[in-house]
Amino acid sequence: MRYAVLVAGPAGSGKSTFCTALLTHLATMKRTAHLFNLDPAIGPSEYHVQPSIDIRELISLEDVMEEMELGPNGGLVYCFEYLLQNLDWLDDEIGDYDNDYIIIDCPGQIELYTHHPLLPKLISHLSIQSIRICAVYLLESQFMEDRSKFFAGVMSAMSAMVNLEVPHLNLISKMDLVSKKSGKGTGMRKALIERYMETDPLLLVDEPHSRTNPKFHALNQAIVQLIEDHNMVQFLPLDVTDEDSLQGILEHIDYMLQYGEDEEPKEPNDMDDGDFVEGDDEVEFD
Ligand SMILES: Nc1nc2c(ncn2[C@@H]2O[C@H](COP(=O)(O)OP(=O)(O)OP(=O)(O)O)[C@@H](O)[C@H]2O)c(=O)[nH]1
Ligand SMILES: [Mg+2]
Repeated sequence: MRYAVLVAGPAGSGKSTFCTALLTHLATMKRTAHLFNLDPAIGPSEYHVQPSIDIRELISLEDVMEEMELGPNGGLVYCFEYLLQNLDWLDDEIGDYDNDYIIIDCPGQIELYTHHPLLPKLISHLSIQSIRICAVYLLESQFMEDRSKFFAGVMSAMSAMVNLEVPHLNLISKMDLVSKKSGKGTGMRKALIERYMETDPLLLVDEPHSRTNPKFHALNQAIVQLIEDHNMVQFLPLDVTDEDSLQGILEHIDYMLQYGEDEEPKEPNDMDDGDFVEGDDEVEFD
């Protein structure tokens, strides 16, 4: 059995950094994993590790933009369509790894996750090749600075979950940037962080409600209702500098993929989001 982790999320959310960190973490545990770069726009020196499979060897965004006279987004769609027409290339590249993880680093264009059929097509092809696949969706911790922005991110995560139709894990990345300093008025209260991790819809009613035009209150309320009704968006905190954080996330991924099918299904350990101090209800970043 082969396993694939599709790492998705908006531009700059830390996907490539997480892929590299997870790869290094798996290596320290003596587990084999391979990086699959699915971003045709990434610069050659953006990874510390060499990808085992690289879409740029099939097609590069730079060439497409030049030859087809397309912009970056049209060019990206062209690259994905080209990949889908050349799945033999992908099958050859994937080879016959066994019991290995393939970590797929995706581009940051959000439309790929929310409505294009390109990734679902790729996913169904990988499934036919008996690759068990799950998605990890990253939002960065800065989104917690602004509740409206955070809920826009929550909606994008939900939309990706529905569009991709594979087991799905949401992460808040760059948790090292959330201030852990103690003292009056600083630090984000642990309880408040937990409300974000649990996507407490009431976060949206109190504060953004008071800032938005009353015309939009019914819309805010409808969004709250939607999130409450589905009750499926939760986040785990990701701090790439913390081995325990990576290990906790890996346990969730292993569980979602039922890694090691002959073994008993494992329950992931309860995750703790670190030692955030009690303080005011303010989000503060270093
Ligand atoms: N402090 C901190 N910075 C991070 C972390 N992860 C990523 N960054 C920084 O955030 C920026 C974007 O990180 P990337 O890993 O390239 O993000 P990405 O999602 O792959 O970006 P695109 O592929 O362009 O969509 C870089 O400057 C990283 O150094 C993190 O955990 N903590
Ligand atoms: Mg990237």
